Amino acid sequence: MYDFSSIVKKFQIDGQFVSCVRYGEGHINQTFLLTMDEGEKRKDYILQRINDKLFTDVERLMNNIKLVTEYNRKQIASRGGNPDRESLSLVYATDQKPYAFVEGAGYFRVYKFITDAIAYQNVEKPEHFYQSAIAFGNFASLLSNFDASTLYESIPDFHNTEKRYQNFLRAVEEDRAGRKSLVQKEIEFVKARKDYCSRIVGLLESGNMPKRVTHNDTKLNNVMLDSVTGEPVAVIDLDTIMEGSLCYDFGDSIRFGCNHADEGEPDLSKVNFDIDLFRQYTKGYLKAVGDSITKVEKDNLAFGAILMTYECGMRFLTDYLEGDTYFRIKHQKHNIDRTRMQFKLVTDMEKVLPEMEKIVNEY
Ligand code: ADP
Ligand code: GN1
Ligand code: MG
Repeated sequence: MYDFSSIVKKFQIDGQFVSCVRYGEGHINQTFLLTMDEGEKRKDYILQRINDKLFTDVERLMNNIKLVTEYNRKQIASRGGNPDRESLSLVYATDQKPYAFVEGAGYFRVYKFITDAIAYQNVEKPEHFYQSAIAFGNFASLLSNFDASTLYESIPDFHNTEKRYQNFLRAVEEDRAGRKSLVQKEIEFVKARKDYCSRIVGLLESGNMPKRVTHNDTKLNNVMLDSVTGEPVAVIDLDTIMEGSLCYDFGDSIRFGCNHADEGEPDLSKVNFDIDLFRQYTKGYLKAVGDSITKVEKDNLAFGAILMTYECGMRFLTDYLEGDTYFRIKHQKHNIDRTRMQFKLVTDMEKVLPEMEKIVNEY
């Protein structure tokens, strides 16, 4: 696939190359587990080929990650923590850059491997979901004084649902993959909820909701939990750190974690919104963000969960209509299965929105 032993030589990594194999379930980058032999012991790293079709300015993307990880490492150290374990840590290239370009292969970066920790693909125990909420909540408060204006917008309008809606309409219009007739029901589902698109964007633009440094991709598998205690270790996958709303981060976690099915589960009878898990997450997140959350954010958390699920479904549907050019797929129907699964969750949440809001107010 790639000449890994020569890629590794571009980084400040000791030892002899042993192996490099595909790793994890991310949809965007290509992730590998790299193992080196250091004589007395073996050492693991995470090597990633950066998706430069999507991240067109790798230099600035990696500068974001450098700024945020260095900031977090300092904060963690000053609190007596272990930065190598509690933060994503870059291994620099031999030219001191936080990435390396390899002719004919692309852009690569290396992270220290976070040991004895797991990134869960599904909520196996409610406690894990609660702990992931603590992790993302702590992450938000760790960055609450970080100057957002120093960050580059790595994917412009990432959670701008109005723009996402326009892109969706264009994809329907163009019908590049000739699939439009197969998904009329889903297209109508999106159109019927057009009003959702302007709510949070409007609050942010009018200055009525604070803009914060947010992670923007707060899936359960973007947090590492201790493999023994289940306690939070580190938040990972920092490609989309940008200015955003707390409601996006909260909402995306709920979207992914508050059910017991895989993201592309085709059997919708297995896809059900679990309000008990919603309670767990809400409890953990509000505890971790503490007093820093404002009333307008709190009032919109539950809606944010519906919005992020709707947005993600709309993005999967757009990708299906465009011929699967964005998200990595495992089979031809993967994006439409993912779409239907998101829309089932939206429908479930719409039915219990008042109950969700009540839970938010309890904590
Ligand atoms: P993507 O952007 O494609 O989602 P991620 O950065 O989330 O890629 O990485 C994919 C998976 O690799 C994660 O879900 C996790 O299992 C694993 N992973 C990533 N970084 C580390 C790390 N520093 N230590 C251990 N595992 C990691
Ligand atoms: C992608 O990179 P990954 O797999 O953590 C996507 C998210 C989606 C998610 C859906 C940069 O996340 O926005 O919510 O898939 N990331 C990007 O699973 O587009
Ligand atoms: Mg990821």
